[in-house]
Amino acid sequence: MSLIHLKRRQFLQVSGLSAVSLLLGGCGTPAFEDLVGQLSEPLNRKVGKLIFNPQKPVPEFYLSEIEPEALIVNTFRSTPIIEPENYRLIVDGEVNNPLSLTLAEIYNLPLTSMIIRHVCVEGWAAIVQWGGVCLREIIALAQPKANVQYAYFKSADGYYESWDIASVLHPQTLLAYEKNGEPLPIDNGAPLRLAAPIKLGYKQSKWVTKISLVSNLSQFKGYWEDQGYDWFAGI
Ligand SMILES: Nc1nc2c(c(=O)[nH]1)N[C@H]1C(S)=C(S)[C@@H](COP(=O)(O)O)O[C@H]1N2
Ligand SMILES: [Mo]
Repeated sequence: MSLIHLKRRQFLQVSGLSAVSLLLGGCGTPAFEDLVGQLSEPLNRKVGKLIFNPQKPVPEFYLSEIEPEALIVNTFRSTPIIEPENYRLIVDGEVNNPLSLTLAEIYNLPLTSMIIRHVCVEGWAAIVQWGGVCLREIIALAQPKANVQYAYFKSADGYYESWDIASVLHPQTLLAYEKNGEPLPIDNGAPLRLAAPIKLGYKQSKWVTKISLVSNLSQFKGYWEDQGYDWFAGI
């Protein structure tokens, strides 16, 4: 876990402040800026002079550094069958505007691409280019209530994960539908998977079907976490 994550988490714990209000920079669509403007004003005033570091982007790699063969398919059960035309991404929980998005609607949002290292705890890593929509774009559309602290991700294969909201809203956390410039292969999580340079591989759910925004975690935190793996799993 990097120092900056630790500091941010401690800060959020002490201040009790919703991280939604603290995120600046990156993925700056009008929808997102409106949302942050709405939520942040009273809260930011409350923090007064406390200086908060906006989430810094993780340095990326060059196209020439992509390792096309290095990403090992790592699936705990089997690859689920998802009909693209029937697929919906549900965003619910403590939000003002629950969403049920088709793939066409998601592909209409701005496409962001990044070249990052995927790190699996089983001892391998791969430099991969991911293309997709910034998760914060979608979260902004759902208009989370100010006390939201976590997101649950449900996958079509029964996998589940939960993330802290600061990591969810990190500018390099994507819902990816492209890998190395091609449509995302089904084994890698099509139609939509998480991809972010700030979390270990097992946090990066494939075949995401539902995102629930909540203020508290339940006893179930994640498929591997519930078997003893670290929950934050930052890198
Ligand atoms: N739905 C789902 N997501 C998942 C997994 C899984 O089994 N099911 N495995 C995780 C693990 S441990 C890793 S390392 C990465 C692997 O991604 P890849 O199969 O695209 O290489 O997916 C993660 N996301
Ligand atoms: Mo992994």
